[in-house]
Amino acid sequence: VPPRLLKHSVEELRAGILAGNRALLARALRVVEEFPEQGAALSTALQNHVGRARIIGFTGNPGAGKSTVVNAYITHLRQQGLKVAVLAIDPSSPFSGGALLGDRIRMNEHFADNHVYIRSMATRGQLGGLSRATFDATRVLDAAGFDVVVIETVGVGQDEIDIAQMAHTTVVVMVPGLGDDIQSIKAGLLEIADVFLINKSDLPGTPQLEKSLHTLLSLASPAPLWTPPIVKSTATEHKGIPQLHEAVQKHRDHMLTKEGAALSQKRSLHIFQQLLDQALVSHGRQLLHTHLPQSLAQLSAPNSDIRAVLDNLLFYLKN
Ligand SMILES: Nc1nc2c(ncn2[C@@H]2O[C@H](COP(=O)(O)OP(=O)(O)OP(=O)(O)O)[C@@H](O)[C@H]2O)c(=O)[nH]1
Ligand SMILES: [Mg+2]
Repeated sequence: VPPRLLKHSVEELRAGILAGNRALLARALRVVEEFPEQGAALSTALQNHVGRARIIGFTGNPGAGKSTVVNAYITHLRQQGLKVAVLAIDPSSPFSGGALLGDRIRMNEHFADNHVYIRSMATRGQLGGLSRATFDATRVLDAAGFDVVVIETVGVGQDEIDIAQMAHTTVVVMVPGLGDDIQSIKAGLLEIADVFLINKSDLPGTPQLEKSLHTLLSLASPAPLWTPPIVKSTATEHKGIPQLHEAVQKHRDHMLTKEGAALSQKRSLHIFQQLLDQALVSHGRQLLHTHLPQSLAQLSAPNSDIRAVLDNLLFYLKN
């Protein structure tokens, strides 16, 4: 049965996205999420219409206030007339769509705004699927004319790090009071942060956390090409958001320099490798698909040699 979602051709979706048709945009994003091949084809078909949007990642621990920050940031960007799309990445849930967009996302005040588009994103848990889907979804939103695409991810798992690399600028959201000494700051965060945001700076521990971050950054060796600024916010009161915006702009300016170009090249390579991994997995699965029943039969024999069964199957990849 051809899924209902696929009733629109890639060309129809493309035309709809470019014409600003919201219903087709939503449909396109679901296609991207659920059907990797069609999603990739759409992404390719949009090539001449991407590259305008600024992509900004927000990552940090659950409950750090990422969505509250993003909500306040949207308000700030809207005041400058910019159109904003948000992808809230949900690695834990196999389903997406409107239902998840309850208070978890905390951007309700923008739902009626035509120039704001908010969506949560998930995939059916294939390896690398989430970063592939995020990459293509970002391109769809870029082509749809949004000036800024925000990607919100939780935590610092490999998926999140991969996704953070897709952003032009990644903001790591931290909070005071969870142990503000140097040891408690995860090393992985330093690697992906272009800007540090200490949110909930109304809570105790803020000066200590700020000091620890400064110390950590000054210890980096060799001296990095870019030292992430540290900004403080109280997102619930929309405080610190203009300063956050300024830091993001400063990073953008830096990326336009020669050193920045080297950083972007590294990022492109990283994304390329992720997409390659994902393509190899799905291609390999497809190639082996018809031979799987045979392997399963071999496995069900008593004392089956799992490695030998695997070798038998992989034989078909090499031929
Ligand atoms: N005191 C204080 N609370 C805040 C601030 N910003 C957010 N919060 C609260 O922190 C809680 C979590 O906020 P969210 O924006 O949902 O955090 P999140 O990081 O998006 O959470 P997940 O998406 O579930 O990981 C909410 O109760 C917010 O009201 C702040 O600046 N100060
Ligand atoms: Mg959130």
